[in-house]
Parts: sequence; structure tokens; C-alpha cells
Amino acid sequence: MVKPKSFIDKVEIVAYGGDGGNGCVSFRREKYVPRGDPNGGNGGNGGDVVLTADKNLYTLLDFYYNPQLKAERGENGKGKMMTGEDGKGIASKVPVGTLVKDPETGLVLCDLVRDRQSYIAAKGGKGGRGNASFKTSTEQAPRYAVKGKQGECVRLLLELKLVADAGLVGFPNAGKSTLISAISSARPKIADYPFTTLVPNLGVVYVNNDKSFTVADIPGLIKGAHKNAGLGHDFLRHIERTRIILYVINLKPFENRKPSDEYKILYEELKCHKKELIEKPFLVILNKLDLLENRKEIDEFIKETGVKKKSVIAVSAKDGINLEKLVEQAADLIENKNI
Ligand SMILES: Nc1nc2c(ncn2[C@@H]2O[C@H](COP(=O)(O)OP(=O)(O)OP(=O)(O)O)[C@@H](O)[C@H]2O)c(=O)[nH]1
Ligand SMILES: [Mg+2]
Repeated sequence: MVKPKSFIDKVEIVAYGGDGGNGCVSFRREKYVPRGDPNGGNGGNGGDVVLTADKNLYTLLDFYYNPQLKAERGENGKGKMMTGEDGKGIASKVPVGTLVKDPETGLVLCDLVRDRQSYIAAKGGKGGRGNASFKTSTEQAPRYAVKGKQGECVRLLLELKLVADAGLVGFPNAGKSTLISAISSARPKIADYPFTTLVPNLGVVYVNNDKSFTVADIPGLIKGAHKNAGLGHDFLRHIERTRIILYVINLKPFENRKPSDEYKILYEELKCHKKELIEKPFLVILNKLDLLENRKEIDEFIKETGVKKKSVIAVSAKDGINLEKLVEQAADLIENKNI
């Protein structure tokens, strides 16, 4: 499936550090001074290419369109002892959670998980020395200078793994996007058909005046997602770093599925993707409570799945039932209380 070009979470780039400027060969020229001193200046250093994590960015889209990052070369040195100016570096912003990898080996070179954390992707070359710098007591008039060093040229793979406190997982149409819209400022598309959400969304949930947490809504999962069914497992990596998992289960699922079937399938998909996912603290959110006539489905769910009652909360994302309680419970779980 071709991903829409708004959210890009994997991209290969080439970073070019600027070359160093050349050193200069020059001699002082003055009237009545037959052999002036050497005065060739040094070349300027080439600029670096630096990647910096920015918490306000969610996509690597810019790099998809501009995969080549070229820093400026240093200026050549000049006569009269003038050093060339350093080349301008490039400071590119990447979303927090970007892994910088070697595309050949997959080795992680840096994990930019903190806001404003930086990584020098390609170093600029050093400027060459001008002839003035070679003057010694035995060599008064050197006629040589050094060329600037070449800047580094590095191919890198940027891979984004979102950093959020809570990750929402659920079948398509379970109401994940409705929920994230109701509890946070995120406004993903909501519709009564599966696979409405095609890219992950991040939202900030305010618990009270001084407490907040972040939630990631990822596209719906179906059986076989870890083997790429539906929109595939590609998005599962965006919940690998969340502290807790929030399963969103439709109390009135499609077809002949029961809510407990949905949970069991999701659990298996997460386990097959990465075992660590099912070891995280979790809550099960039984959504669409407004459609129930009695609590029978809720009791059945607990019985059939063996999930502890205190880890299950029934809500209506659409009508706003129990959402405050859910937010508080999730915040406690994130803070390690009540596990
Ligand atoms: N009755 C009722 N309908 C709901 C509730 N929550 C969501 N819905 C409806 O369920 C449908 C799917 O909601 P979405 O929020 O788009 O579901 P989703 O889980 O994000 O779906 P995908 O993006 O396809 O994975 C929409 O028509 C919503 O209006 C709820 O609490 N009660
Ligand atoms: Mg959605």
C-alpha cells in the first residue's frame, strides 16, 4: 500500500559536510621592500551538517523531498593574512524519536529521543593552512600552502519511532480517533468505515493544570497485521516506545466477532510484532458504551479474557462517558501507580 505523502517515517538521506577552503600563497608587496614576508591566510573550515530533534515535528517529510543536505565550503584564504570565512553549516530539524542508522548495516548511530538533542551527520573539512603559517626561522619564504580537506559525505537512514506516553491500539472503526479527539487536542479524521486513519496522530492530554501526557493513535490493526495484513505492522513500531498500551475495543464489533475476540487478536498481533509490547502496563478501553443496554458484554469480556477488572474501563468516546476517569487512570498507570 502506498503511504500518503504527509507522514514519512523512513527516509534515506545523504549529508555532505562542506569542503575546507584552501590556504593561500602570498607575499607582502610594498614599495622599496624587495622580498616581503609571506602573508597567505588559512582557508575557512567547511560547514557541518547537524540533525537536531524538535518536539514540534512529527514527520520526516521534508527529507523525502530534499534528501541531500549540503553544507557550504569554507572560503579560500587570502593575502594580507586574511583567513577565509567558515562555510555555513546546515541545521536540520527532525522529530523527537528519530533514529539515525547506517543504511548498509542497520546499526543505530544515534537515537534522538530528547528535544534539542543533536547529531553531527557529516563534518565539514578543515581549512588548509596558508603559507604565512609555515614561516620559520630557517624558512623565511615558504612558497606553498595546503588545500582544504574534503568534507565528509555520509549516507544515512532516518527512521522515526514516535515517542508518546500511551499508544492506542484497536481494530479499524473501534473509535480510537474519536477517543483521541475527545481527550486531546488532536483532530484526526473520524468516519464510519475501517481504515480511516492512515497515519499516526499524536495528541496531548491534560489531566489537570500541571499534569499532561501524550497519546499516539495509530491506524487500525487486523489479524495478520504483523505479517503486513491491512495497513500492516509498519505502524506498530510507533508504539514500541510508549510507556503504556491502551487497547480500544468496540463493544459492538462488526461481523460475528465478540469484544473478547478483538482483544485476543490484538494481543497476539502485538506479541508477534515484539514481545515487549505485551509486557507493558495496559488498560482495556471498552468503547461505545452508549450502544449497550446492559453490562452483560462487559462482564462477559472480563470472564472470557481473564483481564483484571481494574484494568478494564467502559467508555463512550462519542458521548464523553467515563472519559475523565479513563484519563486519570491512564495518567496513574504512566506514573507507575496502581500497576
Ligand atoms: N455509538 C458510538 N459510536 C462511536 C463511538 N466512538 C466512535 N464511534 C463511531 O465509530 C466510527 C469509527 O470511529 P473512528 O474514531 O474513526 O474509529 P477508528 O478506531 O479511529 O477507526 P480507524 O481509523 O479506521 O482505525 C465513527 O462513525 C464514530 O462516530 C462511541 O463511543 N459510540
Ligand atoms: Mg482512526
